[in-house]
Amino acid sequence: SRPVLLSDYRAPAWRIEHVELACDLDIDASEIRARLALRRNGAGAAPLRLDGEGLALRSINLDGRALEPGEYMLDAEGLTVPGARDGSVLETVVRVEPAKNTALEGLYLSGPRETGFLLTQCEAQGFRRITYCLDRPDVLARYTVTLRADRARFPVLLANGNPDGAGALPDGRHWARFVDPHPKPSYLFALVAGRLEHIERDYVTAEGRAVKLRIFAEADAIGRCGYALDALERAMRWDERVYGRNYDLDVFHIVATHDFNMGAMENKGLNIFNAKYLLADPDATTDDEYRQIEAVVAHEYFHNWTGNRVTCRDWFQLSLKEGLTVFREQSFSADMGSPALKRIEDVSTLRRAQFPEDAGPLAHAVRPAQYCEINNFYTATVYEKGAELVRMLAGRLGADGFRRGTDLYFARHDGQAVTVEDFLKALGDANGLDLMPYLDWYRQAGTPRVRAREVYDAATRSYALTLGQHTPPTPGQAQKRPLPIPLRVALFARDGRLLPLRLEGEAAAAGEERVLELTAAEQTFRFVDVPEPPLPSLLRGFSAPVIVESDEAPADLAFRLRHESDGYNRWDAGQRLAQLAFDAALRGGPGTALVAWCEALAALFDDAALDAALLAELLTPPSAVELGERCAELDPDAVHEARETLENSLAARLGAALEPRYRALHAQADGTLDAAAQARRRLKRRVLDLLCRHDPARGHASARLQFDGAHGMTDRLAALAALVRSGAREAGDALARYRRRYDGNALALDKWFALQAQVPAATALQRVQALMRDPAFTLRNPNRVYALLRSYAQGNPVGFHRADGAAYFWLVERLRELDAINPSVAARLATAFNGWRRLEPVRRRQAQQALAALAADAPRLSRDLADILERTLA
Ligand code: HT7
Ligand code: ZN
Repeated sequence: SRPVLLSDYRAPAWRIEHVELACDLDIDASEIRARLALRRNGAGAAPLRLDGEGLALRSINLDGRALEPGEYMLDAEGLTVPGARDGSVLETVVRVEPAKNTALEGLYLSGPRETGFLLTQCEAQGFRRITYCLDRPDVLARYTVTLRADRARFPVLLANGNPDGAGALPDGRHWARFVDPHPKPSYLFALVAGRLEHIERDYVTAEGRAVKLRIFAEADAIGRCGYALDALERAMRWDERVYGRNYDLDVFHIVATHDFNMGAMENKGLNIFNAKYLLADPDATTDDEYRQIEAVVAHEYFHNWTGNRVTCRDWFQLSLKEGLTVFREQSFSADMGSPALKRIEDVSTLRRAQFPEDAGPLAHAVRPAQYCEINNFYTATVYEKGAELVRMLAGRLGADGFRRGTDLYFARHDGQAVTVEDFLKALGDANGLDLMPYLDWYRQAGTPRVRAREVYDAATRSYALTLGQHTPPTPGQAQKRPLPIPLRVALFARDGRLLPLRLEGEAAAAGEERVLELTAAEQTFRFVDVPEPPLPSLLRGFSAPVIVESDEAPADLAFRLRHESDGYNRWDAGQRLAQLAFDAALRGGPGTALVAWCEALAALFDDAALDAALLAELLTPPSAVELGERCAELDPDAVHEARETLENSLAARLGAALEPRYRALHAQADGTLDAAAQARRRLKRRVLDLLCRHDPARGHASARLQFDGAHGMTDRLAALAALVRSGAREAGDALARYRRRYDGNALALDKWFALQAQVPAATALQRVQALMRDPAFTLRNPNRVYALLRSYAQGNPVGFHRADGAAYFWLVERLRELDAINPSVAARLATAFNGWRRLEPVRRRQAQQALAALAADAPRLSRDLADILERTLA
């Protein structure tokens, strides 16, 4: 289909001042009455054109008069009403069928017909599946919503804004009205109706507003909402303290559902959450999941200002709200836990998910210039790279300058729909700076490479660091411009001390760490008063989303792995060393780097002062996906074998030290959630994996005992994973027991499916096929599909990339089935083919054939899936 272009953006010809909705809710047929108070926007004469999809129009009135068929035009994408004037009121009545809506956009049913509840998902363009409207983010309207339904079947009725009355109706029906005083775009609309329970808490904002915080969930889940409510309160206080942002309604409602395409949705005053990111209990939730829940609750809450109060002019600006909100969440999570660990986790995610996207056929700018299907742009680039861009800006301005900038952004644009330029301008104006050069970061796709060359001159005691940048071409962008790249650097002396940094021309040294601004294709920075050839520590804290290409020797990397004062860079030095070890193992070459890696880690293993969670990360080599990115022609089996060499060598080197360390950690096991207990569990999981390699008999026995007596899900799942991944005899029995124990617990079963889907074995496809026959599996539930199919296709390179191509053809068939049910889930799953062009020739041919077979059916596929396919094959 024809792409939508950023350059085609035009302000809307019409505005809507007020949307009044009356919804008669029912599972099979809901009736939506909409009353739109219309205004012409500017002097143009364009007829009124409203968006609408899949709606059965029952009646249409303009200014109180029923329209005749010739007075309006209906087509598959909307409704045209030529007679509408400035100040007109248009009333429509449409019918929608929630139970038939398997795409989970618009109004749909979550759960079984008999007991499930109704809810909506409108971002990005779901509101047009509920009623005819101007479904674009730059049309902001005030909403009054009245919900009516059978009281016994739908006792709880919710919509955005403040409650404004409720009451009984004849025939066992009831009503509830909500008024949202804040003008909002249609994508933030939401309603919920069903049998739900809730927990609540009173909250008073820093400005003194009393707010009822409520979380709604089905009866079997309401007992698992307490942790999320605590997290919400922490997020609200943090936003008041750090950004001066207060909440602005009398209620803040959150609803949990198991049927959701994404993680959660920030609808104004009525957030809707995938249960996976809301429900928590000690028996079924891992430490990682507790942290995720806190992060997602905070993310959605933070949207109230970055996204809702100040929203996006158009969908090209998506990262304006998402990148900024991810950055805010990352800062919050860092403050709630360990900043160094959080940085390591976030950079890992970026490298695992965004770097491959930036290097493949689906590469796009953080602010793309065009799209065919906007649902396909909720990507790691828009979210995670977008957050890195905000982080660079925040770093450039410093904490106070960034706060001045965001204060001005909120003050200037409250209630508006704006652009990335508006954001950069506000940050810049508040600080007397021109930040527009950073716009290129938003417009240019691809991950910049930064190359460092160094020359030390003993005679002048000077050290010249020459930095060059280069961004490889990406689809549609052959030429790249140099970007402003802030590189935080330090210089180590050989005794592990940091050297004072003084650049040529400066009067005195300015600290031991500083930011070099690389703005040209190549620049030289000359440090003076450098007493010895230093060891550079570049890109500290991952100060820019780039790849630093360096020829750092294994010994120097090992030195930094042991001595780095920057937690992220210490981890990164270890990852680089592991990469060198991997490269050598892949070529069958000498193991200098491998030995250096193992020796450095063995020394750190005995370092009692080192944080246990950081040690666990240091002991983990890069994932197979990341390592595969290093190969010009990818053979996933060879990558796996080479990575196994790293793992086994490390296990052998740590050898006898593993079991006592495991026992010491296990002896302290408890179910508490404090940071120290979480860190111990994280290290124990890693040590257990290594123990299963070094001494399978003892490792399996320990894992079995841990599984049987686990205090919580973190230990239980870690033990199960160790048994399953190391092929233990006990694995089958443990899996069966887990399956029985958690029968009926959807979130716990998702972990069971995911774990098995990721076992790297030639027989993985048969295993996945068998799991699809499990009675708990269904293609209708996105969480289940992601747990099994995405874990397999994207998290199991050895199992999925079979040389015979069987898994490719199999996945293509599943994509066809899924596309008929839920196009956006099918499209997301299809991105598993992202790296197909870099596969070695045999697999590449198979993948191409499988994709081509699907592409041949493009006219029968959804726009979502066809768009991914077309770009993947281009
Ligand atoms: N802003 C939310 C995006 C979202 C979404 C987008 C497309 C289809 C379904 C969706 N559900 C939620 C999520 C967020 O970033 O907060
Ligand atoms: Zn978001």
